[in-house]
Amino acid sequence: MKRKIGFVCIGQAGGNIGQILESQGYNCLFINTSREDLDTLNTKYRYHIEGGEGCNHNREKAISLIKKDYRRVLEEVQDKLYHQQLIYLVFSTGGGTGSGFAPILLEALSSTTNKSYGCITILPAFDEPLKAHMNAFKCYQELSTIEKLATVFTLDNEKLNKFTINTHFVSLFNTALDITNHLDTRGNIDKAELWEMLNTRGNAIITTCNSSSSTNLTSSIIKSWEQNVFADIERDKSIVYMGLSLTADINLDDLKKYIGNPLDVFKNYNRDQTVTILSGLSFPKARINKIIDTLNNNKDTIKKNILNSKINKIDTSIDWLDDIEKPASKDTGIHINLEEIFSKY
Ligand SMILES: Nc1nc2c(ncn2[C@@H]2O[C@H](COP(=O)(O)OP(=O)(O)OP(=O)(O)O)[C@@H](O)[C@H]2O)c(=O)[nH]1
Ligand SMILES: [Mg+2]
Repeated sequence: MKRKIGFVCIGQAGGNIGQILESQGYNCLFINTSREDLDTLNTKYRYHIEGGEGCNHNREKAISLIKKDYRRVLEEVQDKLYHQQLIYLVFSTGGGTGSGFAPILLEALSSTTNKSYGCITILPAFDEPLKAHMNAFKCYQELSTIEKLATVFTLDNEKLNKFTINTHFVSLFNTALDITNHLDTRGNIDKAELWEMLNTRGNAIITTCNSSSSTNLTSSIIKSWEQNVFADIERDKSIVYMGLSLTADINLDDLKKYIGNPLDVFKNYNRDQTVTILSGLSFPKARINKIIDTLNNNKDTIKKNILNSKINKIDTSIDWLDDIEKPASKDTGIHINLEEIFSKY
């Protein structure tokens, strides 16, 4: 399974998560507009966008660069991730490069090849600058309109330190891929079922928890759905698949009461820890609404600051100074014939 999944890691956050993924044996291609950022990575496949010098959190700059170099980027993805069938784009929504590139590339890749493309994306913490929120809103809105899309894992920097989130996520992803290896006469999850869960459009989360008794395990699972590194799940009870690898039996009805009634449930048993995969969830609207609230609450500041950078000028004047300078700077209207003056001498 590991060899069927590849990653296109874009921008700094994508690069940081990608480095961990590559160290765990996944095939990764790293893309950035900043050569300096790419040079800090000790990784196998790197591509520097032509003409790129970093995008300083400017999505528009990133979009105009990818529009010029997209053919080479698509070729790189085809070439370096040739053997992978499911490809995740890894990037933050709050910066310029990853946030600007990812929706365009996802749409271009998914409409020109017959592979599946999903994403691992990051939302900014509440205390990050307004620009990060502006980028995140635009990026996530674009992502959510792409029709041909596999799972979207939405990490939330509000939850934990960003580097802790990176390692947690990679560990959870490994755990999810390992789910098919727990064989038990009471039930198995096969590779096709796991593949289906990862290929389903919509938001997805992976969680783990531990508890030996079944009542406690049911509430531990619900707690793991509430407290994790992902954006809070949308509480509209829409869900396509629920994957459960259990250390004890649980009350499925209680889980359904909380999460909704999935189209299908894949279940097996596991001696180490309980693992859950929820896929085909709605995009995290309530969390995105918090970004929208931040932007609305700062509407005047954002408008003022953006306008200020365009029409910034000192427009006060000192009347008396203007008056003194007037005759010197303006045509006096007196036209003396200099030739006449000189001819006298
Ligand atoms: N979870 C996590 N978030 C990160 C990491 N690095 C940066 N971020 C977040 O990503 C956003 C900034 O995006 P970057 O990935 O640095 O931007 P970029 O894609 O390189 O784009 P530019 O540098 O603007 O061209 C902010 O919200 C950061 O908090 C990381 O390693 N992990
Ligand atoms: Mg960067």
